[in-house]
Amino acid sequence: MPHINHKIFLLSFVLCVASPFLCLSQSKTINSGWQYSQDKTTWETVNIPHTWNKDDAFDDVRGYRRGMGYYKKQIFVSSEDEDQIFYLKFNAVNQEATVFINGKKAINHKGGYTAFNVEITSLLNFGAYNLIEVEVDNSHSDNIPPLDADFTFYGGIYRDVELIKVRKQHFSLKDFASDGFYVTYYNVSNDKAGVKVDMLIDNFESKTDAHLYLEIFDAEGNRVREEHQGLTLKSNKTEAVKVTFPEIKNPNLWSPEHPYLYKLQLTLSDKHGTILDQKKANLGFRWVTVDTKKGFFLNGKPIKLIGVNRHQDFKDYGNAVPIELQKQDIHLIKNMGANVIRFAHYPHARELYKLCDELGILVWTEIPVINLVTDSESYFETSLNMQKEHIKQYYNFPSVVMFGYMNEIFIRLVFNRNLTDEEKAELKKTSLKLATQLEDLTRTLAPNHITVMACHNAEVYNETGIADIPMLLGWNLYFGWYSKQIEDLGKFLDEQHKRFPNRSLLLSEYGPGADVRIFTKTPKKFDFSANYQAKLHQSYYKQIIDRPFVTGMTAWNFADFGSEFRGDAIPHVNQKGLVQYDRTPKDIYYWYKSVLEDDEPVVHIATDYLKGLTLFQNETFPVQIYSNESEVSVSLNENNLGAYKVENGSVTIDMPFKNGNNKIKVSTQAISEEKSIEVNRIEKLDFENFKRLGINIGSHFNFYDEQQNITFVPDQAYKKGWFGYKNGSAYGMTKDKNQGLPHNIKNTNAEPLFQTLLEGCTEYQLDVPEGNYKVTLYFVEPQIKQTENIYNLSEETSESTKTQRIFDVYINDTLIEKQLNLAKAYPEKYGVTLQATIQTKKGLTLKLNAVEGLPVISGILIEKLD
Ligand code: GCB
Repeated sequence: MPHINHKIFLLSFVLCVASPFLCLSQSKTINSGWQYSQDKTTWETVNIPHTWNKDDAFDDVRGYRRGMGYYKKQIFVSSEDEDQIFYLKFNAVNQEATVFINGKKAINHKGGYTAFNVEITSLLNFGAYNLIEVEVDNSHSDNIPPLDADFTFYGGIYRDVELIKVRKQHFSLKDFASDGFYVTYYNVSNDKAGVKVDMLIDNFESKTDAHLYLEIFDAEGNRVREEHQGLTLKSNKTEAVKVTFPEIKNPNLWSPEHPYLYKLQLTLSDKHGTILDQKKANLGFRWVTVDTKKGFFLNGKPIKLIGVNRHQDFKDYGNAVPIELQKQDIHLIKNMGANVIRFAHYPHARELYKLCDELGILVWTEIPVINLVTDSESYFETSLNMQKEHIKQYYNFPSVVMFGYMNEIFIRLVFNRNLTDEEKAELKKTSLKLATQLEDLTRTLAPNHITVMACHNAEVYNETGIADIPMLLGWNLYFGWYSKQIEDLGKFLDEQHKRFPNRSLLLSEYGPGADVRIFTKTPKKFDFSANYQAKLHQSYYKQIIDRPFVTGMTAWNFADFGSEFRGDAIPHVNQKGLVQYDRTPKDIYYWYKSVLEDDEPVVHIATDYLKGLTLFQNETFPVQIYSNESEVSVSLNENNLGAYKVENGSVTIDMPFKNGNNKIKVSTQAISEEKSIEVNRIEKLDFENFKRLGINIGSHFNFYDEQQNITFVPDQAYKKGWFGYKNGSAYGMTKDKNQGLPHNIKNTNAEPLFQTLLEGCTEYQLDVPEGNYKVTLYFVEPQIKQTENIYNLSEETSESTKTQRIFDVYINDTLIEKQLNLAKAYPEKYGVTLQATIQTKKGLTLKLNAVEGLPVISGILIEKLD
């Protein structure tokens, strides 16, 4: 190979740096001003990122549009660029895209979460406008993963589109939309670290000589290594070139506490030294291992992985989220003290992985082979191709240490009652076959990474042996939510460890749904209260910390996310987030910070969401205080309540709040926090202190309704002088499930008020004094048609619509509604309110007189008029 004279080379290098646009390849985003249509007749102007499902996946109509979307845009290509090579890069299009340039098909790509490139030079008209058209399809395809999952499959071009212009010799753009080079570390230790770089170089001309210059800089910008290599590029071929740097002595290692990054720069020049192409990458020297007994090791030291899973969508944006907004997630996750992210259940935007390199967060990344597989050549091919794209596009990020490829692959098999035994046996075989192929592919393409897979709590993973395939096995465990009790987590893990001592385990998902509008003194499984969320996470953390063999835990989920079919307290949203859908932290976020943050003192008083807290007689309310200090001093309204020991990041104090504004102050040696909280303390039901009372009938929790600006208090059996039901039982509630109706209620956003209800209550009494009252009653017909929600594993599946339910509604003998038949008079699951003004001498008695079936009621709001 010819070796270029260094002096000439350096001279032209300087010239090129002075006028970089003449010599370097150029990539520009072309996101602005696309025309979009869903039927090719009416068009609107949109910008990328774009999805057509950001609204319809959240409305009261079941389902969201899964079908075609058409995009088009004109781009001008200069005649001066006729000697350049042009590519289009789509960073993600969900889920199938066909691209046309000037009417000619350029490429078809399957899979909604990885990037693809297409070379378009020969299709372009130079010195003219060129039409790009993209046909996008997000309808279900049996041959494209994911087939089925608990998140919304928003359709559209939702990551950047780039127009790339390169010289005839450049780092390859043909290798699965990768950077055209792959960084592999060798012999990394405290003493030394080696790097080798495998490059692919495309030549679009006849045989020519070229030159490669590779440099490594430390974080201070000092060049610590450089390599030159002369090349002869064969005519119209892709050349594979490998450069191995001699080891760097005493390297600065990369870790979450010390995310030290070196920089690699690759420069391709022609034989005169003119730069043809240039690439950069972060280098982070680290090595990871897993030990079946001692857990995860980074750079030879044990590290408990504690972090989160993340979905990419965001309130009001669907999956079309501006990248700066997405980057804030990574900062929030780092600030919480997490050291790991599982980018679930598909590859996320590459910019975020780069940020993980920079901030120091270890990464598990995966492809969306979820819930079940299709036994077809095409499905296998798409899955394997997706994993190739995934690994090649994300290989160079030093933060990425785990590559995954399957999530809960047997969940459909376990919960689909229609499958025959033969079909089940086939499905097991096919899943196993695909897992083996994906594992082999991953190990071949990423031999220094850890392979991972996540399973749900079912014996079939052990029985089939699929659980033994990856290097690290993730269990998604929802004890205390979908099944069993919170404490069963540890028992399960111990048992698995005993039975399968050669496996390394990670708790890859866990967490309950939680809504900041719901709070209670008596948190219960499946009540969506913030208090139950705290209870579960706090216990899980302890159970994992106590077990060194468990490599770590990633909470499900960092943020609430869209899942159209769900009927959580906010319908269409999976509410297991540590932060809300708009990323406002829930209290539990601060609890994690208090156990994970070592560097600075943390105190958080968890009262932000206790809006409209109403307490009766001498009731107190438990308030949690989170801190990473061992002791906190607490005062309420300037009265010292004493010093409290903080255990597991938290202490709970029963606060004797007074009526009106209360001030809580918490201090430690290092830090203090003050919060004020408004409380309605009601000594007797005399309406002197307040003018309104809302009751969440059929429920044990408080629910803050933003629209009415009132908190509906928990229900109770009637007590003289107070209020309550005389008879009836909470609909659909069991010991294990405290959300009566796991469904979207139409015509309202106050789902938790409607979702919990009393059935068979014929009399409800409120001992209010003489006055004129506006009374609002809340109803919903609960016996709705069954919808399938495989994630709501404890859900009753035998609801029928057979029973007629007709009742007359009276308040103090005034007829409010005759023959109320909710099923007949209103659409399915419709939130109904009835209102009346009642003058009373003493008390309000609500009567629901059954004509047929059992009456139901969800809530009551009384407002004193005069
Ligand atoms: C799981 C799935 C995840 C769901 C989660 C849930 O096990 O892996 O995709 O969203 O459970 O919330 O039920």
